[in-house]
Amino acid sequence: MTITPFKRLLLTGAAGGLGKVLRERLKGSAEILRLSDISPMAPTTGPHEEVVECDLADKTAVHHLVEGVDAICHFGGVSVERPFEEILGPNICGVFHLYEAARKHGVKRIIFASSNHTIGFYQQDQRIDAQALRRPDGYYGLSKCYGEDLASFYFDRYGIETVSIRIGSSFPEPQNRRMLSTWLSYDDLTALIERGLFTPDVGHTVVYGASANRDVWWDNRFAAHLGYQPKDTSEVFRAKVEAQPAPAADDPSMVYHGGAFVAAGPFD
Ligand code: NAI
Ligand code: 15L
Repeated sequence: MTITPFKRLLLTGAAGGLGKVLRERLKGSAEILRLSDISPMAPTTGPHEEVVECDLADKTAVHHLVEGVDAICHFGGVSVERPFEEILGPNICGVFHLYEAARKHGVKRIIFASSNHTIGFYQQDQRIDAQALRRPDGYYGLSKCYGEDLASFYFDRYGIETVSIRIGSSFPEPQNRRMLSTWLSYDDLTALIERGLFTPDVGHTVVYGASANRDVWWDNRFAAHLGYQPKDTSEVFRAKVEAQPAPAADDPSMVYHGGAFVAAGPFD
């Protein structure tokens, strides 16, 4: 695949678990990486980086953040299940502010860090593709559904292209039995983001972010044009994970794609 680096690529969520990883790995994708988060980040390491603290819930701040940017990897926001009031500003208003700013500043390509929690209420014996009806497993999953729909609308109305990656579980290693299916290695995540940034004519593409695990629940037939070929597999961690005590067969982590998220809340 031909990679012609962007002039300036914005990464939101740069202080987070994945943001710190991507800060290193996206260097080749842009001449200048603009890193942003509401939390403090490590200072710039040279002229190829810019660091901007910004609350995604602040529309004016997001407008300024996006100025001069060619493409965006949107990884910022609340990343776990929380009460709706905590999700609203960062995830729902935040993604709206980002797309509005992208429209006003002429950004043409966005990678949206969506989540498997858009479809978390499917059961683990069900294999689904990107056209399966969504079954969000909480307010967090609902916010990611909203982000995907916003991406779809901004493509149809304004031609801004997005790849929404329904990330499974992207950590150094799978931490439990469920993650043997949902695990996405950092190398495969990076490859998928690069495919999303540099493949032409993606419109709004929804792709599941999982490595080449033995038992996958997700079928990427509708994202074949991205040419994503995962290289890693959770199999190398199976013995270590299966040495942990097994949860009961009816534990949500053994039943649902979204695992324990399906049982979070209510919060009153
Ligand atoms: P994380 O929680 O470590 O990072 C999220 C970052 O967003 C944090 O640094 C946080 O300070 C920032 N943030 C929160 N509220 C903000 C606000 N109002 N304004 C600006 N920044 C704000 O999460 P992680 O694991 O790095 O995930 C990154 C993205 O990928 C998230 O959007 C998450 O939903 C998504 N994702 C991650 C998965 C994973 O396995 N790591 C799985 C599925 C989705
Ligand atoms: C997510 O969406 C979360 O951001 C991450 O922290 C994990 O919980 C992951 O899903 C998962 O389902 O394992």
